[in-house]
Amino acid sequence: MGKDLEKVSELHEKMMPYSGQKILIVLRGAPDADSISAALAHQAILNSWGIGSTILHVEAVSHQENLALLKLLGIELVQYRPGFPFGDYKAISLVDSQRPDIALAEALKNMPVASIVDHHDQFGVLKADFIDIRKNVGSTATIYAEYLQRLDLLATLEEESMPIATALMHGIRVDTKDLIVAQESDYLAMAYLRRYADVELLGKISQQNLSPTTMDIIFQAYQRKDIYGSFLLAAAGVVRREDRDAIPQAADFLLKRAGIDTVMVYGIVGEYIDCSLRTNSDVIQPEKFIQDTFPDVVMGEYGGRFDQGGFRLPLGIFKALASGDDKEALSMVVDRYIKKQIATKFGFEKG
Ligand SMILES: [Mn+2]
Repeated sequence: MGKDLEKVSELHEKMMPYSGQKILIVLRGAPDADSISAALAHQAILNSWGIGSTILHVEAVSHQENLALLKLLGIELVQYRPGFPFGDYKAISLVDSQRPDIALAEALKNMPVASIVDHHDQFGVLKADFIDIRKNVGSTATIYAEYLQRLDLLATLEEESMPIATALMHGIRVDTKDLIVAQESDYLAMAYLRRYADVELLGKISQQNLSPTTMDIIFQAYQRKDIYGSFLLAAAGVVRREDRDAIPQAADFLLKRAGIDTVMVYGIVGEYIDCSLRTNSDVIQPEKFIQDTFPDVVMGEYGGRFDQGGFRLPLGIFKALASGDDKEALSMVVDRYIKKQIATKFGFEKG
């Protein structure tokens, strides 16, 4: 506990120079429950110290639970569009990641990093005024719940505390697989947040129906599956950006099939092949599996999120092979490549 108190004092000390200024809180990838809730907590903490902020993301919010989280709790995020006024901000803060999206790399390259708070493995050398990367927590929301508790901030925020506490509980729940893989720190955070949260709303957020499109994508993936022993590979086809969260949901669903311990679902989303890997296997280590099977993956850029089993392959090289932008042709080239890599990996390659 002593160390955590030090951490929040250090955060205060390092943020004070930004007092009266604005910080841009940057989310990476499609905003998820953990990153959204951590950003919200970070914003409230900054606000209490007289620092303004905006929460910015690039990818669309897509998962029905996250859409409900924003709507039911009245959370405002800003999606990046060209012309965004980066000049209004003194620095950036990163929550639940250690680097911003590539799409923002150029715009942010001279912007100081005020803080990085994350629970993934540290990736390379990081430069920031404040860094708190922990492995003994199940989510970034857990770390922020601790900060809030040390600062006793929720008690002073009145009605503003409900959305923050509810969102953080949701973030912890999602990142710890409904607390199954939660650690002591996560339970302690939940216990603290419970006092301020609206569990009826929390229930609503986590019981969202699947959109028809998401259900169609899951169905399509199921129809286009190949089974290699206990490994199931499924193609979701071309998926719109706003539907991309159907890919991990298809993977979660297909993993329920008896006799299957590992699932990979992939789909073409914009300029990438988005892949989700889910495993209950004792022997498959997702990160190593991905490295071995797809040695061409840009490990550095997408290396940070393997605990969630998501990774991306750049589509560029396949476009050349498919000679153009014809989606059907592109889809076929991608299918052939992925099937070949997987078959080779499992020794099913027919020569
Ligand atoms: Mn997380």
